[in-house]
Amino acid sequence: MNQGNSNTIDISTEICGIKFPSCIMNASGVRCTTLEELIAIKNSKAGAIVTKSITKELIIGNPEPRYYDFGLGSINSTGLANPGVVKAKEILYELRYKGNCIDYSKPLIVSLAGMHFMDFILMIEFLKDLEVDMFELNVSCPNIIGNKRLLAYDLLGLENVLSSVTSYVHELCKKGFKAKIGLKLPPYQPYEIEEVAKMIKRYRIDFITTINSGFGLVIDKQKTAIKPNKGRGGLGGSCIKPIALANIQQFHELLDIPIIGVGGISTEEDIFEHILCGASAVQIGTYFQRYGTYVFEWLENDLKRFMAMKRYKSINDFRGKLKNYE
Ligand code: RRO
Repeated sequence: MNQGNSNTIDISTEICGIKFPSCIMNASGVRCTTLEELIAIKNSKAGAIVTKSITKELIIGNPEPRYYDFGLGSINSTGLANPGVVKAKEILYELRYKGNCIDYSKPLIVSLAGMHFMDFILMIEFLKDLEVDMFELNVSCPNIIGNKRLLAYDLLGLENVLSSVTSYVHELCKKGFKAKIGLKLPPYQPYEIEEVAKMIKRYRIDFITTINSGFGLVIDKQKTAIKPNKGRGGLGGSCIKPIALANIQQFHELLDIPIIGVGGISTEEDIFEHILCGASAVQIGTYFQRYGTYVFEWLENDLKRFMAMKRYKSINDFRGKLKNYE
């Protein structure tokens, strides 16, 4: 078979009018907290820089070991470890501005985590002069100690966040604020997707990222896999890909906003499947933690070769076209 020429393949994407040089980026969570880690992403082939979720105060996180790779996937209970918004702003300032020269080479997506709508508003207010391209509101961290209900599973709490954050951001936009606002969602059941999609439509949410890790337990008979919460934590990697695809597909049917797909990507075919289901871009977590920033180059080259073979020139040639695919 003629394999086509992968040099002419375009894997760039556009989300909410923002251009991404590649549709492949890191997922919030691993290797994206410190300045060094973020610079490594900036200097890699990743299509964007996504930060670890930031909270109002510093959080040291859960006891180690708190991340474990079991081949079919990973389990973590990091516990939202991050330096807090004040230190995070210093780091992002360093990352964003070199001297007085602004680096626009790839979009910056800042993940924010909170338990209350005011947490999000205070952090956006504090970070608003940084020219962040997108804020990804993480309402789905599975590792909150004390088994509190996640905002994403508490429809009243979620609606409070959506209504207050979007009306606050709407006011900011009148004064020149340009950042887009998205939600990082957990794995849902079909009826929950319908309810959440209806709610999202009522507010000015620009994009969604789905899915965050699922909840699970991994047993290693030789050693402790992860220490917190008796070994229970967030599952990522290949084992959750079918759950991610179902969530992406159903949200794509119900919403007109862009979707960033996450969950179980370690090959070009995984990326292809996420995009077929409707994703406009994809994020890599477990595989990025396993091999570092090389994964963005490997996946880019493999995706381009794959698309050339299938005679696709851009990801829009197959995005959301699962129905037509044989
Ligand atoms: O830090 C974590 O434990 C964590 C977070 Br905030 C998240 O959103 N997803 C996850 O699997 N772990």
